[in-house]
Amino acid sequence: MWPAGAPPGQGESILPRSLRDRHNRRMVPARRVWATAQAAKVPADNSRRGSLGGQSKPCARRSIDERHRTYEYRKNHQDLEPESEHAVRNTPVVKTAMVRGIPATFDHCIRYDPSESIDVARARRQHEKYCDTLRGLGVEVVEVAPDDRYPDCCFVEDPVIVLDEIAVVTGMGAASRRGEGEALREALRRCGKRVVDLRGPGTLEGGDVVRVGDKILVGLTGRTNREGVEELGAILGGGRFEVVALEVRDALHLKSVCAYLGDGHVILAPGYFESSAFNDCERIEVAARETYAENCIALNGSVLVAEGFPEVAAKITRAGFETIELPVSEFRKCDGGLSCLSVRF
Ligand code: CIR
Repeated sequence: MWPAGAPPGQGESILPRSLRDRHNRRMVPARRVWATAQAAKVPADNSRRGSLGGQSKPCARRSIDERHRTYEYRKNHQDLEPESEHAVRNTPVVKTAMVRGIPATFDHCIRYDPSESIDVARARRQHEKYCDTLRGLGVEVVEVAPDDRYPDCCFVEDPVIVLDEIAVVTGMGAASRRGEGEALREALRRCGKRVVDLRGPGTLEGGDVVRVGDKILVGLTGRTNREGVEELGAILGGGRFEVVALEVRDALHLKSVCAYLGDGHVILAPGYFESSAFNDCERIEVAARETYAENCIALNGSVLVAEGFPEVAAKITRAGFETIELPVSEFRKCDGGLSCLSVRF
């Protein structure tokens, strides 16, 4: 579904008004933060700051415990906004992440380049670390048991999309993955979500869905087609969400080449889609050799980034976000990234 006759990104702001207004709002003087921090017995030192201040403690070196305390602090002080580019930026608040374990058949998953063998035991260790990191950031991790019939079932982001109280079970473009949504449907119901199905004939995978406020950008890829986007638009129609289709070239999913971090910041690999779609955002562009690491997740005050891509991590840190690097070698071998491993709400 295209917005009012215009292709995405042309002449229209993709940031919702609330976010634009927040961007334009005058910053609260920094001393208010430090005074409030002292009153709350949180050290008014650089531990709330990003690494841009020169004096500050580098964000990337802070322990998860320390970050969790910062998250708890922020949750209790929602009135505080980032005051300058030195302040830690706002990222989406996530309470729950649904994940699915690694099946014994994981090494039979779909992959573009089958040359490197997949180490299932290592994938399990990496997955555990991923879940522990989410817990350390204050997230409740809901684990759904793996199903050996579906080698790709740990990539839960694709068969379901959660938009606030609604969960949409998608019509998977990959035939071998159809059916993965069933176990997730029940788990989402238990989490209190209203579950709706995309009935087809269109296809749509959650890896193609990037949310920016109430705007839902959906990549048109080999997995997601225009009919799928129209069906999603019809399900969400009349509500507050606006669904916008975006042509994606040469990438598995839209999220393989862009991620929204929060605070009006997007990280993207140029050349895969019409990036004027993000004209109103501050853009962090990654070099072609680090495209994989663009698939990161911003939540609860931190950005999770794939280990081994120092330029991407440094760019995110310079933009005022804290980063946590995680090993994901086994998921990369089958074209999966950090975001694919959970559904967050
Ligand atoms: C697949 O090809 O479906 C899986 N091997 C990888 C899925 C990655 N998912 C994602 O990027 N959202």
